[in-house]
Amino acid sequence: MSTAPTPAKPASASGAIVPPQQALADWMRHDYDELAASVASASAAQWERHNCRACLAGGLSEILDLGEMPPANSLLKPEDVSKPEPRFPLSLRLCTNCGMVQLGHVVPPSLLFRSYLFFTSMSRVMSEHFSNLMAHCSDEFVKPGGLVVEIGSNDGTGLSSIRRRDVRILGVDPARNVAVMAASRGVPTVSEFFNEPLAHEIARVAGPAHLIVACNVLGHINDLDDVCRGIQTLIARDGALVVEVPYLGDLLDRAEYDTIYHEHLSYFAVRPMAALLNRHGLRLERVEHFAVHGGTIRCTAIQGDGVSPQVQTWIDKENKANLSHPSAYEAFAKKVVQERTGLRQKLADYKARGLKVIGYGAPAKGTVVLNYCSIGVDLLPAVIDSTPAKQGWHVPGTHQPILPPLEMERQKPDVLLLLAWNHAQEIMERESAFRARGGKFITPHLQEL
Ligand code: JHZ
Ligand code: ZN
Repeated sequence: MSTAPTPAKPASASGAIVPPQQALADWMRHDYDELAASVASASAAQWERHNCRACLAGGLSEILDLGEMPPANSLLKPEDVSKPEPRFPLSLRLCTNCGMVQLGHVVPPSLLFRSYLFFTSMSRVMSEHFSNLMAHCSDEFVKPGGLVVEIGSNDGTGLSSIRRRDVRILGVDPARNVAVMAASRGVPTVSEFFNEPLAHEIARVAGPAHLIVACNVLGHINDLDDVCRGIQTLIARDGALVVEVPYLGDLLDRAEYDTIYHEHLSYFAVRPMAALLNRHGLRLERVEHFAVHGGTIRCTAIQGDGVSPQVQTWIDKENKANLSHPSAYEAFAKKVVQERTGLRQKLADYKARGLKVIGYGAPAKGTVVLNYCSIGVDLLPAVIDSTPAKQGWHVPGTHQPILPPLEMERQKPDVLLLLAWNHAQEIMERESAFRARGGKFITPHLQEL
């Protein structure tokens, strides 16, 4: 039985567990108003960042410009579809000093992360992935009674999988709606941004952490030094840090431009990750590659300096590919433009042939594809998504209504544009009836599945 410390904040203002859908709706309303008000009073220059968030050097080079985009998860209520929407510049820059690829503009985090529409538990494959991570890493690093802290713990999927083990667990996630869900799964969750002061507070209440897990969250954080100082404050002398991030090499190889959006401020290669951790007294020991989310690296670090020989081979490979030089990104930028032309052409062809195409999945990346390629409701009238909290809302910018999977019957598409291509296997299994009657799946990256 876990004996986790009491979270600093209750799951709701009254301390009661609020039904997730209600909590979500409340927070969405709150955020939209806050977003609209703050954007109205700001200019793009206010969001710009000029130095590298991994090594702090100045002089970043632009490698891709995706134009002005609405925040990818700012779904619209039907009554807001005709109102002006906030848009922010979305351009990718490279630090030639350390090889860190990052966004040039920072949308205020409270506008992006206080209410969150991504739920880890929505995917069986991702739930299994995080349960495996927690099981292996807690076996390797945590003694009975030890503390596991997850930064960006979302709806508690990962931590709840080790809840009955002989370890203490604590989640940290600023999104109130997902913290409520985690609490209802028995995962105590501090609903705040993780930073150095919070790390001191956790260490004071609960003692040092033997395992700190941070999956798909470092890329979301502007002040990485603050977070790393927090990790160094909290981690036990013999503790480990396990970080997962989408891998820059995969982004480039497969032109996964749709994973570029305002929430993702950094696109990590191993070299800048190692350098960042080194500056904070952490030594990267192991890098493993997984296929999830279009290609992910799991980085395991311990207290110390330098990197292990295994990690050095990753860095050597990256140096050979010249990832710190803008020329390494030219082919990628060209491919992105070609994909846009190709996808628009393909959808126009289907339309001309009288075939109906709708989207499948309303992930953040779907907003990027639809907006960057200017795919409106004329080419793609709707998208399907199994997340109840997204259904009934509309895609930002391009305004497709988001419908539940049951609507497949009524929509009768001939082709599904798999916006959530990273869940292809799971979605194709779920929609096997569509395929059996001759339906076709295509991806924004012009694959036919
Ligand atoms: P999915 C997320 O990106 C969010 P997103 C986050 N910012 C991050 O860092 C990256 O991942 C790595 C739906 N779906 O996972 C559910 C179905 O409809 O690609 C989701 O809305 N049917 C933290 O937002 C969407 O697809 C299904 O069977 O791009 C998938 O979103 C399945 C499996 C999913 O996240
Ligand atoms: Zn740098």
